[in-house]
Amino acid sequence: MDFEALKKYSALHPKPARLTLQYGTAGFRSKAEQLDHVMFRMGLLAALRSRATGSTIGVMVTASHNPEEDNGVKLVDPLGEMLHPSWEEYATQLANAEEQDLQKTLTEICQKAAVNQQKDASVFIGRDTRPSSKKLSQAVIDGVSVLGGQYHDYGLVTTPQLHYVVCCQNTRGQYGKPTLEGYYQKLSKAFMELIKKSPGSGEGQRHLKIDCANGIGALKLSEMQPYLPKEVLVHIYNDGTKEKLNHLCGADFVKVHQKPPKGLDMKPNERCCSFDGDADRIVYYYTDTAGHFHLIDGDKIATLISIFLKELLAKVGQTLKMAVIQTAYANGSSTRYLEETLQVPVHCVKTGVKHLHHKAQEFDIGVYFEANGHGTVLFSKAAENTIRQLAKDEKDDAKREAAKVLENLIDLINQTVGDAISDMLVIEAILSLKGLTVHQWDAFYTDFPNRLLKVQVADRQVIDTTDAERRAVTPPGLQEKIDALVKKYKFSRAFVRPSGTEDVVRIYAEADTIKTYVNLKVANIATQSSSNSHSSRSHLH
Ligand code: G16
Repeated sequence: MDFEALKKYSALHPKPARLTLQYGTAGFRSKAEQLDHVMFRMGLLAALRSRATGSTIGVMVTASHNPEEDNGVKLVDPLGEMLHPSWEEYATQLANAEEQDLQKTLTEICQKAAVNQQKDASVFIGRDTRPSSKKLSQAVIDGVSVLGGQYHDYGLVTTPQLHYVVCCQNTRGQYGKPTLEGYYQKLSKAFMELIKKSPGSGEGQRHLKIDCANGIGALKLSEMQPYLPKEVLVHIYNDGTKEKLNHLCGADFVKVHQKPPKGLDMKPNERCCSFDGDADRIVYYYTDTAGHFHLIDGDKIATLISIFLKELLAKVGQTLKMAVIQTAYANGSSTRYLEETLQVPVHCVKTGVKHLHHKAQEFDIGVYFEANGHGTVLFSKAAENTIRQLAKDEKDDAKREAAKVLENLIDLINQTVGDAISDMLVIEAILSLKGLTVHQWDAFYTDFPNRLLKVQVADRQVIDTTDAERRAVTPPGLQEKIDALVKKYKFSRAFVRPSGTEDVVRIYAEADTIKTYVNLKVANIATQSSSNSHSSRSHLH
């Protein structure tokens, strides 16, 4: 390590005094002006992680669903997964080390993680469309370079595209070509193969309105359009040319407010969807003829995919072990439907795709979705090999055809992480193959009425949780109060947890009827608190 160069470069990316940041649900997030040193240091860390794993590591500059003024960084591990939790601690140590301790901290990390400093380091870098992202990605480049690492700057990409190219690179092309063109070609080929078999194929165009949250999704979807078949017409709204990123639009806004985004004109029964700021989440929605808004969130997306997979597995005669992974935010109605009607095992884990992804890896087929629309499907290597073999060699025509559909689905799904573009194509293909309208999809089950609220408090870390974040262990007495309220109402559930991406506490409540729900004082307290942050402080402390 060239400590002189390190000192010189680090001085160009100084850490603001007394600033401490935590590695959160998906990396670091903060106001963009506080992040220059974090980016430089994550460049350093990515170079070390690359040496430790002997693989290319990804660094994505984005704050996803957060406001345009924020920024953040997500680190991508060799197979496209989120950074391994054992390194999150190193990331926090490095981000918070005072200038004079930086060298010592780096040396300690190298020792603890047995990093061979003679090895090559390779880092792929991407960024979203925030005004601050270009400069911050330059800070990442400085960090990689000062440790003698090689980098490839992909520039403007969606987060899932960066995950994808990292995986392609480290599997030496087995997963695909590590280029955006490779991504567009692989996905569009699989999509075309799938929809060719749909009953309505050749009978006109499918229209879909997409709110791109004024973010990167609009750019990348436009780039992909020439690769898509002309039967599918995507109409891009909120493309970032007029309005601010994530402002009154995008998947998070639509999910939290349960209303349409600004800037998208909806006609009754038209299928619409929203991406988030870095295009790793998607939710669908429509308004009915009476003008009522219907949200189709991650839970219903997981349900649609699970139904389709189950049918295909039955057709090919395979008993592969399939499960759905959810978080505490999953609507109780979706869990009941999956377990009782579909007979698919459901597992609940902590918020954050890293937790869902990890759990999903335990099954032949793991379908994971957060209610907020972040999710994908994982196929074990063995399951994938079985399916590809059947698609090639199976003598029974019906079984072979079903296996081919599964094979194309595997190629269409971005298995590295939730991907709004890939998920959208998967959903469109399934709806088309099954001949389902958005209304019929929505009617699989009825969501329990629910509200998700954010409350600002003095110190959100006073809340600690257990049982996949469904119960609060601190502050004392809080859980008992929630229990006392919840037990009065049928099918009611409520929990609080500190966000790992914003300086807020999230409060979720649901019950069997709206009447019950409005009586749920947990939600009432939260509603009051959002408009009066002082009262929220006194309540939560
Ligand atoms: C990130 C994570 C998601 C998580 C979301 C909210 O999403 O990747 O898994 O659900 O944050 O997390 P929290 O409730 O802790 O703030 P994104 O789309 O912002 O990267």
